[in-house]
Amino acid sequence: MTNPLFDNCFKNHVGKNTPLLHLENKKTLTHSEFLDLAAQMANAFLAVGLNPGDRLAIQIDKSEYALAIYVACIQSGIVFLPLNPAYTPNEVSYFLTNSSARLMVCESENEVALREVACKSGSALETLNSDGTGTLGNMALSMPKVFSTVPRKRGDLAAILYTSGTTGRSKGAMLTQENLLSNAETLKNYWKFSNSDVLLHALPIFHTHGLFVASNVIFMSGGSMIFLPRFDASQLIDLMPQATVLMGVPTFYTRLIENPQLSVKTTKNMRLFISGSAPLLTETHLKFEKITGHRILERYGMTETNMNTSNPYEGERRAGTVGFPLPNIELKITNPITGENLANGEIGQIEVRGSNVFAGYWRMEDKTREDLRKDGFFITGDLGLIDADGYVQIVGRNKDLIISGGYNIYPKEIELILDEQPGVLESAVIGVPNSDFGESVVGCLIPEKGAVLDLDLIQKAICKSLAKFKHPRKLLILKKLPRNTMGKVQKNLLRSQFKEILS
Ligand code: MCA
Ligand code: AMP
Repeated sequence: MTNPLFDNCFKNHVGKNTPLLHLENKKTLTHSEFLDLAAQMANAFLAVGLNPGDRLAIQIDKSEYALAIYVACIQSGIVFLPLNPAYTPNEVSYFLTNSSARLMVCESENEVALREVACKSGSALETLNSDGTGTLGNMALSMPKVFSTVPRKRGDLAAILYTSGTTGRSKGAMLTQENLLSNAETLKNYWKFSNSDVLLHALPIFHTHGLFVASNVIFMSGGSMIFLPRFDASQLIDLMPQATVLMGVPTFYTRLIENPQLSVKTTKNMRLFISGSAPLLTETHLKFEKITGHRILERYGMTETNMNTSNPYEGERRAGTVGFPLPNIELKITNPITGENLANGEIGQIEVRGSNVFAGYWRMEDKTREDLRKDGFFITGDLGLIDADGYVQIVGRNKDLIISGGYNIYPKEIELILDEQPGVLESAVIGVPNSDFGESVVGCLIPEKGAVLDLDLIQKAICKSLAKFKHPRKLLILKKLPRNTMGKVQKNLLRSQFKEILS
């Protein structure tokens, strides 16, 4: 029996003494050293009583140790469940309870705040910090550097990644070994990754983009990553002469083009710039090319599907499009009401099918049935078209979603909190254009008759419950919400009325 994901991404690199991770403190970890660390972590999981199939939730800062936990989970058959460090204990509580995680791993400084949350959901709690200290880190130190890989089938779960939902409840996307492996293989080949690549890795590793897309192609190709804790435009430009590829969200590129150091010369060693997670403005695409001579390659994906489409490596990378369906992935445009296929050029909902598509939402059979058709097509909730040359264009969303700096924010989650505040009759949360983050959150509040709203108090309530990136940049008090004849709030009208409110 084998473990397909581990065997294809890591087994070949056991004992290999070439660099895998270039870290900020000039430290380098070879493939071999990194796999030793992952094996020690996997042995520590055994020591705390975890079994294959158990969920391990982790909410820690980006570090080589956090990445090693991911690989240790793959090797030991434990289901990896990464969480944004920005989430409040209130948010974490939902994820732990919903997933029935056996173990939660957090930073030592958050141990006290999370102890009660973990206890309530029946999860054990261990700590691990960016420098490797903490209860789990210390335990791993004394563990053997070899671990007997746990066999897995292609359909077995490798990870659960939570994505927010239109109802305000997050959904756990179940990703199998096959989902991750097939996409990593496809992307490595499509984007021509080899063991001489050096990826500038400045994305967080709790989402598909930084975790699977960026890391798995490097693991599989045997290349290396300059592994940075966060994005900093100047630092990235300084490092470009030592790197070959950058993967980023559009905010990376809008910030890079504002930096006077970005030039043909500073990007000379780079062979590829990739963008995704949110729409890249044509203006950004063109400006970047003018400054550097490089055409950004835009691709399109989702937590539930990994990557679906990509602009070509060798052909024309067309601004305003997300390219073609990747090999062995089917993409069609359908009528959102009837589900019938639409002809090229017509706008409809984007549906995808292939071994990249997830196994469903964790413990949400109804939602899974709603979005994942019996024939395997997944209804993405994105609206788009296929043009005459076969390029896919995303023209909007059929779901009420805001994407800020590459992070997804579902308005409903914020509206539920706003509606509970004293004096608030109802609310509507919208995304408005923001030159840095693409979109930013604005909350529209309707007071109850005669009520005077205390906006500071309302902001405080939001801060207590929700991660910072979801906080409204502005709260507006309106007399009433525009509604259509069915009584549905017309957010498009609000978006258009307030489109310049943050500029
Ligand atoms: C930080 N803040 C944000 C965001 N990030 N607010 C809204 N939206 C954000 N994305 C907050 C900070 O807490 C801070 O608050 C203030 O806004 C400004 O922080 P700043 O220093 O400017 O931000 P930053 O730390 O430089 O971060 C911006 C960033 C980061 C680099 C764009 O958000 C980022 O790395 N985003 C990538 C997200 C990602 O990986 N998405 C992929 C999802 P204060 O100043 O008050 O403290 S996967 C996906 O979408 C699919 C699968 C796909 O296709 O890839
Ligand atoms: P997530 O739920 O974080 O996986 O985000 C997935 C969503 O991000 C997709 O459904 C799209 O709406 C959006 N997205 C990802 N890549 C792109 C892109 N290149 N252009 C436009 N939207 C994108």
